[in-house]
Amino acid sequence: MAYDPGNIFARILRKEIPARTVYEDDFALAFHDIAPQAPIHVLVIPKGPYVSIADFGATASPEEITGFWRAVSKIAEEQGLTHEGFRLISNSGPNSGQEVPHFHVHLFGGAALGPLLT
Ligand code: IU
Repeated sequence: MAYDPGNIFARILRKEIPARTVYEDDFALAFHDIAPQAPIHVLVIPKGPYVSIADFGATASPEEITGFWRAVSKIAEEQGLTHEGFRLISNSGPNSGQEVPHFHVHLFGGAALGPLLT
């Protein structure tokens, strides 16, 4: 699937649309989800144009991949979640229900989360 530069997260990256940003560095931007499904629900996205984790893992540079996942860990720490625990989910492709075609990781925390959906 070709990357669509008009997708909503690309527009947030370009600051065309506001977001409640919690973290930004050279590799990642993180902001509160507009429809939170946990007390803390943050979306972490890479700065580069990747459709999904499948695309990111296969085509991003080692520097981008390392930078992105280091940012995820840092954000979890900054949100106070490292000790009590948290959950990461990334939908990829049609069967997952992925809505926005820019790779994103959902970071959930702030409460006991219950079992994963199947
Ligand atoms: P999904 O994994 O692609 O289904 O997740 C998309 C998420 O993006 C979903 O949780 C939405 O609530 C969220 N979101 C957002 O935070 N801001 C937006 O403008 C839009 C969706 I559109």
